[in-house]
This record gives sequence, structure tokens and C-alpha cells, in this order.
Amino acid sequence: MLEREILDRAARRRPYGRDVRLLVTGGAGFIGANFVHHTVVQRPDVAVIVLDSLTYAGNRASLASIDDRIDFVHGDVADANLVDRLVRGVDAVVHFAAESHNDNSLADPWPFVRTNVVGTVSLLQAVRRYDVRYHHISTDEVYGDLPLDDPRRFTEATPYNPSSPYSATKASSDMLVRAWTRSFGVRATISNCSNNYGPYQHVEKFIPRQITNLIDGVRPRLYGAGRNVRDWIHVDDHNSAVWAILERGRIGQTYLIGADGELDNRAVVRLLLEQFGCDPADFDFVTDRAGHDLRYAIDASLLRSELGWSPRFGEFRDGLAQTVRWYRDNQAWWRAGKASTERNYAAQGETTLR
Ligand code: NAD
Ligand code: TDX
Repeated sequence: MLEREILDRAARRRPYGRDVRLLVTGGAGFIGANFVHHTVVQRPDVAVIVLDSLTYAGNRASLASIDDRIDFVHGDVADANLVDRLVRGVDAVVHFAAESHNDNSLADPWPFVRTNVVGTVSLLQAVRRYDVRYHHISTDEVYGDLPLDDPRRFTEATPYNPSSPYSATKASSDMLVRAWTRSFGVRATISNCSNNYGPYQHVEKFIPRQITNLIDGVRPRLYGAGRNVRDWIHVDDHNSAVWAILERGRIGQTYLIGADGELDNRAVVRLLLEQFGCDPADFDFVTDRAGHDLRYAIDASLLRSELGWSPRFGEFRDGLAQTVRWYRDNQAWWRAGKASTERNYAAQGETTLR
């Protein structure tokens, strides 16, 4: 559909006879695409407009099977005029769009500043102008990292202490949301989630990179000593939490999203090797990431107790097996980006250590 037509429809209220009009930024990316699929299936009362600039990380094919159920606008969240025209016609915005990969932010921070910081301001100005409900998607990385042997986990009260250019821009965007809420009364909520896994995740990220390596008979690659801990959550559990916050969250509140999924990277690789029937020692250590955060861990008590949310995916092993199946069954989706991703890693200086 022509962008003009979508804008016209967005400018009029509820042209489909549906109850809620929702603008989803970054809806062609990993979590955003899963959110749009989830919404189309679970919430037929919601009309979805996706705004996505289709960077290397955005993939139109992720939405192909529901194309007739959504409106898609190819555009930039930092384009304040476009954002203003779109926000004017909706009831709520969920802002997923971001430059999301730590390694890329170390190589070139500028796109991160533009999309994550300037893009957020452009949305905040528009939701302020039209008094539109806004939900901001963020990350646990804003809190920095925790020691390995430490009972503490991140809570909503943990001070911000970001390590990478990526997490510093996400922390900045959270601060901007808080400022617009306090100073201008914007009706916003924020969620900070831990590491997601599941279908449609770009092959640059840890789990899909190792799965697609294994499909191609290449050994998984662990940064440093592989001892870094991430707190894994299935993307569908992240998105059900986002819906709980959209519907029942307190305005101005931050909610941490996590599913008690702490594992070190070696353990994840061992589980993958097991699922491919390989020897558990069949992996390589490669150059560590600069400033590599040691451990993330989320305490999601507030989300659970106040909003009654709980994750549906119990066993990480099962969610991982489902994800492996998805990458085996959807090779056309990821093959196009695999070689260029690996060239990127090589150009960033990644070498095998032992
Ligand atoms: P992704 O990189 O897979 O997708 C990002 C999407 O945003 C892509 O479709 C891309 O084309 C789009 N985009 C980028 N710049 C844009 C711009 N200027 N204008 C419009 N669209 C643009 O990212 P993801 O992993 O799906 O992450 C989505 C959000 O969730 C991000 O805000 C990220 O910080 C946050 N988050 C991610 C994780 C995770 O584990 N992946 C965990 C917590 C929070
Ligand atoms: O090849 C690899 N080998 C490896 O050991 C890659 C790509 C990563 N790693 C390690 C680095 C991390 O310790 O695996 C862990 C996960 O790495 P990423 O997938 O790059 O995720 P991370 O840096 O933890 O950030 C992710 O979670 C928080 C998302 O990319 C962010 O967008 C989100 O905010």
C-alpha cells in the first residue's frame, strides 16, 4: 500500500472498525516482528502499523505471512515529520526500533546515537503533542554488569551504569522517556528485558550465529573464556510481558522483564552441540569483546506480583530446540545475511585463540 494512503488512514481514527490503533517501530526486526505476529493472532481488536527503515537487521520477509493483516511504512524513526504524521492517528506506540548489536556499536557508534537517541526524541515529541500512550522497549544492559558469584540481581532500583556505546545510547533513551514523563506528562512506561532468543533473530547474535554455524558444519565461537552469563528469555515471553504492561502497567513505571534463565555462554554452546549430536568440546575460543559485560541477571518480581505475568516457556532446552528447528526449516530467511555477517566479524578483528 502507498505510504500516502497509510498516512491518510492513520490520520483518521479507527477506519477498520477495530478498537485500538498501534504503531510498532522496528516491527521488521527480531523482537518487533515476533510482537507483531503475537498481536495479530492474540489481539484481533488491534490494528497494527509498522514503521521500520529496514536496516541490515530489518527483514520484510519476517512479516510476509501476515502482510495483509498490517500496514507497513518504510521510514526512519529519526524523521520527525513522518513520525508526527503517523503518531497523530494512533492510540499507542510501542518503540522497538534500535541499533541493537554491541559489537557493531564498538566498531561505529554513530548509527546508535542517531537511531536510539534522536529516534526516541522524535517519538517522544509526537506522543507528547497528541497525548498518545507510549511504551519504550529497553534492555537490562543499562545497569552494567554483575560479578559472577553474587546473589544480587538487577531490580528497578539498580543505578544505571552502561558499559558499551549500545547500552549507553539505550540508557540515554530511557532517561529521555523519564524526562518527558515528568516534565510534559507523557503517558509512558519502560521495560528493560534480558537476552531474548527465538525465531527471526539476526545471525549476528550469539545463539543464531552458533546454530547457523552448526547447520553449516562450522564450530561455534565463544568470546574470551566463555564464562559470561546471560539471563535468557524466549521472545514470546518478552512480548506477553509487553502486552501486560501496555494494558495494566502504571504510567511512569519501569518494569524489568526476565524469566530466571541465567546460563554461561559455554553452557549454551554445550546444549547446542548436544542438539546437533556433536562432541561437547567441539567449539573455538575467539577474541573477546572489548568491555564485555560479565553477567546480567533480572529480578522480575514487580512484573510478576503487580501485573500477574509469568513466562510460558519453562525449559530453556525446549525453547532452544524449537529455535534450532526454526533455523533448520527457514534457511532462505537467514542465508542471505550469513556470509556478510561473518565477513563483518572478521573485519572487526575476530580471530581464533585456541
Ligand atoms: P533488531 O536489530 O533485530 O531489530 C531492530 C529493527 O529496528 C530492525 O527491523 C531495523 O530495521 C529497525 N530500525 C533500526 N534503525 C531504525 C530507524 N532509524 N528507523 C526505523 N527502524 C529502524 O533488534 P531486536 O533484537 O529486535 O531489539 C528490539 C528492541 O529490543 C531494541 O530496542 C533493543 O534494544 C531491545 N532489546 C533487545 C534484546 C535482545 O535480546 N535482542 C533484549 C532487551 C531489549
Ligand atoms: O559469536 C559470539 N560468541 C560469543 O561468545 C557472539 C556473537 C556473542 N558471544 C557472547 C557475547 C555475550 O556474552 O554471547 C553473549 C550474547 O551476545 P549477543 O548475542 O551479542 O548479546 P548481548 O551482547 O548480550 O546483547 C543482547 O542482549 C541484550 C542483545 O543483542 C541486545 O540488543 C540486548 O539489549
